[in-house]
Amino acid sequence: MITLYDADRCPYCARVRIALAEKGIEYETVEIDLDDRPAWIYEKNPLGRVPVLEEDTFVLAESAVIDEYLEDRYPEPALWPADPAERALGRMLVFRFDELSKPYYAVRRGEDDAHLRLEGKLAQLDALLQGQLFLSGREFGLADIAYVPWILRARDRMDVDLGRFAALSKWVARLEQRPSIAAELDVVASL
Ligand SMILES: N[C@@H](CCC(=O)N[C@@H](CS)C(=O)NCC(=O)O)C(=O)O
Repeated sequence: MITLYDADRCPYCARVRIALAEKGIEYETVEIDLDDRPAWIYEKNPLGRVPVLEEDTFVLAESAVIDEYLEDRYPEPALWPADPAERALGRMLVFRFDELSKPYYAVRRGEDDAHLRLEGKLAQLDALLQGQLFLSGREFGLADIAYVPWILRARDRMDVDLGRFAALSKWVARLEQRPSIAAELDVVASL
């Protein structure tokens, strides 16, 4: 059995929730209060952060690594495209995720010019999506899953207007059709 040490408000946890849902994997959730974390979470992850995934005696932290593990361990349905170049470009986006998270958290902290920096990154994603349906090319997958939790929270919790980014908005609408993302929208609405 898989256990996910989880927090509703955490977009990194959302990456794992979405991948588990896409693969139809059953799991149980242990909700961690991020404002009052139990001491034992440090035994699962020395950094004390969620998500942490536990499968029998195997314990793993880091959302991007957990999603890669799920992809290797439960290959169907695949969440990386078949084409090696598309996979590599998708992985590069995940590797460079800080380019979105840094301005996103700067907006959350109320830093000057952070909105401009976030909108600059959204414009880059928009430009990429003008030429392809998904972040890793022709197929939905782990690159989309890596980014969409922040895009939903920016739109629904931080009043970031995605309307200026037509291709990005269409990508969000496309993703929202998927039950895994619709479930995450419910989580975001409940925060
Ligand atoms: N690089 C980690 C980041 C996880 C992370 O920052 N989680 C936050 C919640 S969204 C957390 O646990 N924060 C508590 C802390 O940093 O002490 C991942 O991708 O899983």
